[in-house]
Amino acid sequence: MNNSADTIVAAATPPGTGGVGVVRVSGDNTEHIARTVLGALPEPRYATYRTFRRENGQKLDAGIALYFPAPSSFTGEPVLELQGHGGPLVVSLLVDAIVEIGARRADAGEFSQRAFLNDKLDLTQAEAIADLINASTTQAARAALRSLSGAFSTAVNSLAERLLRLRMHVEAAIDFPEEEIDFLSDDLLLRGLNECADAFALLKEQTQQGRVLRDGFQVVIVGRPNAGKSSLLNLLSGQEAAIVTEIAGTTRDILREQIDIDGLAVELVDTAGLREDPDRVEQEGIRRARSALQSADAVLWIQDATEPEPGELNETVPDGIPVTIVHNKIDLCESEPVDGRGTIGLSAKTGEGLAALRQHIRKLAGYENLGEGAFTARKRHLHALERAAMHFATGRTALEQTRAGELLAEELRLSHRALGEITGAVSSDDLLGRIFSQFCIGK
Ligand SMILES: Nc1nc2c(ncn2[C@@H]2O[C@H](COP(=O)(O)OP(=O)(O)O)[C@@H](O)[C@H]2O)c(=O)[nH]1
Ligand SMILES: [Mg+2]
Repeated sequence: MNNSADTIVAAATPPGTGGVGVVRVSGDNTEHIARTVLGALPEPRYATYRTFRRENGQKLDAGIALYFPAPSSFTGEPVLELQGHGGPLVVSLLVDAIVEIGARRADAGEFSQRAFLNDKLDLTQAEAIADLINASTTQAARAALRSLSGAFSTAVNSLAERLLRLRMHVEAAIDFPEEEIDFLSDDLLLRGLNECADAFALLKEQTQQGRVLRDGFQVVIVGRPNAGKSSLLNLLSGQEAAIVTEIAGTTRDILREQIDIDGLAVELVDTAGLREDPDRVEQEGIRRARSALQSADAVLWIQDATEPEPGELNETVPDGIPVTIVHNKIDLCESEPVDGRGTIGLSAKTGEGLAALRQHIRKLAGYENLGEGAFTARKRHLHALERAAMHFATGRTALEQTRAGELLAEELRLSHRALGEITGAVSSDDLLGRIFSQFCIGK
C-alpha cells in the first residue's frame, strides 16, 4: 500500500454504464481539487449542483458535489464525492482530470484502509463493508450490517477486557511474590478464568456461525454408484442440475449447486460414485470426489437402503468433518430405516424425508438458533480466536498443574494479542495489506 499522505481518487461505482457514476476523492489536497473542479468549495455535507471542469476550464460533466471536511467523513480525511453521469468514459475522464490536478489513483480497499487507520472503523467493521456488498442471502446481508455496526467487535472487545483484568490480577501476583500463593488460588481469579472460558466457547460458536453466514456451508455428497446422489442434488436444488440414470457411473465430474436453506447459503457438491475398478475417466472423477472431501464442511454419505450396508465407509474424511449416513430409496423398503444411529431416511424420488434432511443440514452448520444477534465473521477471525482460546487453555492448565503464575501470565498475554488481531488492535502491515487488497477499488 502507498503512504497515506497523498490524496487518492477512484470511481466508487462499478465500471460500466449506469444512471449515476460516483467519483470519490480523499486526502489533504481535496479542498484544492474541489475548488478547481467546481469553481468553489461546496458547503459541507450539502448537495450542490455544479459543473465539473478540468484544470484548464474545459467542461467534463455536471452533477451533484458533496464535500465532507475532516474528520467527519468516511475516511476521516477531507472527502469529495462527485456524482456525475454514469458512462465509463465520463467517469474515467473525471478521474483523469483529478489526477492531473493533484491526486493518485487509489489502490483496492484504500478508502476503507484509511478509515481504519484514522480509527473510523476497526478491522472487523472494514471487512463487514466488503461482506455486506458481497452478501448472497438476506440473512448474510443483515448479519454483515450488524458486524459493520460493531456487534462482532463489541463481543471481541468485551472478552479482551475480561482477559485484561485477569492479566492485571496475575501480573500483580507475580510482582508481589510473598502474596503470590494467595493471589493465584484466589476465588476471584478462578471465577475469572471460568467466565473467560465460557465467553471463549460462546464467541467461538457465534464466530463459526458468522463464518458460515458469510462463506456458506459446503456439503459434499458421496456414496456408491447409483445410491441416488445426483437425484438428491436435484431434489435439494429444485432443478434437474445433474443427469440421473440407472446406469452406474453416470456422474464422472464434480457438480456444484448453490442453494439457500432458510437463509443459509449451501454449496452442494455432487460426486462420482466411489467404487473399485472404475474406467479411466471415472477414476479421475473418484480422485476429484476424494479431494472434494478434504474441503467439505459436512459430508452426506448416501446409502441405497435396498442394498446391504457396507461394514465401514472406507473413505478418509478429515477429522472434525461430520459424516451423516443418508438411507435413500426408502420408498422401495417395507419398513422405515431405523433412525436411532444418526442416520436419516430419504426418498430422493418421492421427496419423503427432505424436510428432516434440510433441518439436519442447518443443524450441522450451527444454524439452528440464529437470532437477531448474528454477525458475519471470516476464517481469519475464527483462526485468531482459536489461537487465543488455545493460549488461554494452556495457561489455565499450567496454573492448575504447576501453580506457576508466570506461565499463566505469558499465555494470557499471547491470548490477548491473538484477540487483538481480530479487530486490528494488534496488527502488522503485512496483515493489513493482505486484508485490504482483497477489497475492490473505490471502497
Ligand atoms: N425408487 C427410487 N429410486 C431412486 C431414488 N433415488 C434415486 N433413484 C434411482 O436410482 C438410480 C440412480 O440414481 P442417481 O441419482 O443417478 O445415483 P448416483 O449414481 O448416486 O448419482 C436412478 O435410476 C434413480 O432414478 C429413490 O429415492 N427411490
Ligand atoms: Mg450421480
